[in-house]
Amino acid sequence: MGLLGDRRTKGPETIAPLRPIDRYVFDVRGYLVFDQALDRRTVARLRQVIDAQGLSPADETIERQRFGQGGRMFTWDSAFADLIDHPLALAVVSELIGPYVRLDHAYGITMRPGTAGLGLHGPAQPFDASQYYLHRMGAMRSGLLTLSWALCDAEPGEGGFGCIPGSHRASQPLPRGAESLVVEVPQKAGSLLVFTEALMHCTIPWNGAGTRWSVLFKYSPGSTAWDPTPAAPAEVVAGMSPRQQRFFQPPSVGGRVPTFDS
Ligand SMILES: O=C(O)CCC(=O)C(=O)O
Repeated sequence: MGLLGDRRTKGPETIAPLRPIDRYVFDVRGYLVFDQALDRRTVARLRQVIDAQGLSPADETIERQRFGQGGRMFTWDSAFADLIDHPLALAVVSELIGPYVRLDHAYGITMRPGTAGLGLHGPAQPFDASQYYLHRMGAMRSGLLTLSWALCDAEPGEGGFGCIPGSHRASQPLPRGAESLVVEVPQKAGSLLVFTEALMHCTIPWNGAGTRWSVLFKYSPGSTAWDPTPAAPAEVVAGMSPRQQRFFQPPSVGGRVPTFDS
């Protein structure tokens, strides 16, 4: 069986369910990695397009470890917008967020060897109405949900994404010393890491041989916004496919066009 369940994607509007093992892993850990979600050609194309932008080299600061914010990434090449409604992304967000989904914001991460990133962070306590994880009546529901596409290998010991597995279900505040519970999550180029922002997570200092490259798409329920600005300006969204455009509706409950047809 492939990355998706038995009912494989037949056309653009058919959304395959996640496999039971993926549901279980996400429910107990709060994150999930799909290997080989992108083929080598797609990874190479995305990397080439990023290289062609002549970005300032990454340094110690978070500002210089981020790129493509505010929808800029989507102006570079349609390959970035194609990640928004990649079949695996559709399967993940429909299952973990529900029928109404927005793309809240998107950006890339680049890190030079030897640099550190964000410390341990997660939802505001005791309850964060935009970053939460609930399991009700057999359905998993996440607030802000990150899909992080790796465009380089992050081998064990090289750093990158780290988290406290299962912390999305914690009912106690984060205690001092919890850093010792962080585990590194290695990722091969082309893999997709999915995590709920209710999970305590961080960037472990980057010790890879080369520069780190990932692109992160943060989705939220249709009713909420985490970022105060749209994920991309209207003129950029206008150039996308009708299905991609549905992810850019402003936050609301009433008056939404359903994100998915099926
Ligand atoms: O380094 C990572 O993959 C995690 C990044 C992160 O937590 C963030 O950008 O909010």
